Amino acid sequence: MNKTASEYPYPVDLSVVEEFQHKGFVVTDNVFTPATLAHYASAVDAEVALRTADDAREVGEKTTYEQSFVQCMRLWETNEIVRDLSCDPGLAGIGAQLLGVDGLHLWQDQALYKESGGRETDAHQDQTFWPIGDADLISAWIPFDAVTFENGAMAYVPGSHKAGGLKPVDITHSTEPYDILADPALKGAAPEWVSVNPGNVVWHHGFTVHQAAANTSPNLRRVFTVVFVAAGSRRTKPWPAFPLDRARVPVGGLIEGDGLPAVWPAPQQQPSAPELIGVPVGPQFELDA
Ligand SMILES: O=C(O)CCC(=O)C(=O)O
Repeated sequence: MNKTASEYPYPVDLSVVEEFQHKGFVVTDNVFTPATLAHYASAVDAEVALRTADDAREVGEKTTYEQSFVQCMRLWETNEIVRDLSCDPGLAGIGAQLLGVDGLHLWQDQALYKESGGRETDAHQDQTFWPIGDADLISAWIPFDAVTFENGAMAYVPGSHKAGGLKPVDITHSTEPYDILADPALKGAAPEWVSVNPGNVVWHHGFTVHQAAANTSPNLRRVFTVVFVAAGSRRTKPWPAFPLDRARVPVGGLIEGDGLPAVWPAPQQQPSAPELIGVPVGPQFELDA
């Protein structure tokens, strides 16, 4: 049953919901106060520093994929302050309102820190990375600093979520990435660049085509993302997907279990971390990678 606006910690105006449903992305303002954001940012900074402590490489020495960002995933599983952020009912409640669904599970969280001199993030859709078909999926992109084109803003192709799943883009560059912006389904629509101030959150649908600019500024671009999937969604394919394989979700099974906690409606208790923790840095596709 849908909640009434007064039950959401952060009620979203109908016009914002409509904009999200029309364009496949939207900004929600003032989701975090400066003090709350600083509290979470220092926890994410500390966790990223811990996980990357042994890596002294300059950005130019890294792989093409690593030059797009330092990627540390599932920080909620190893840091209790980050858990408060990734499982925040205010945030999850916004995701549920935008998608128009009754319940959400946490799919993943991650720090995406684009270093000074870091390259662009290739245009892609998130959802085609995972064997979850057309499950309702939404991503919260949470900058800890002001983000503009110069330091790695995101751009989104308006309405592209309505195209559904297009050919997957190999943003890791282990194969030549598909030029999704030239896909006929997008009819030449241009991506829209979105500058965003800290405290605000940019949301995008799992099928929205998006990219990020290179970081030509002297500073690190610090962003944290949280991805939610609608309750009741199911695995559609057997191919490897770390969170599904860890939770032993079979094809046809519900996306839930260890590491995939229900976060909206707000649970009585904070979800607990899964038993098996993944790799500290980089994407993880396979269980035993
Ligand atoms: O922040 C970036 O550079 C890319 C982010 C992204 O692709 C995402 O959040 O899905």
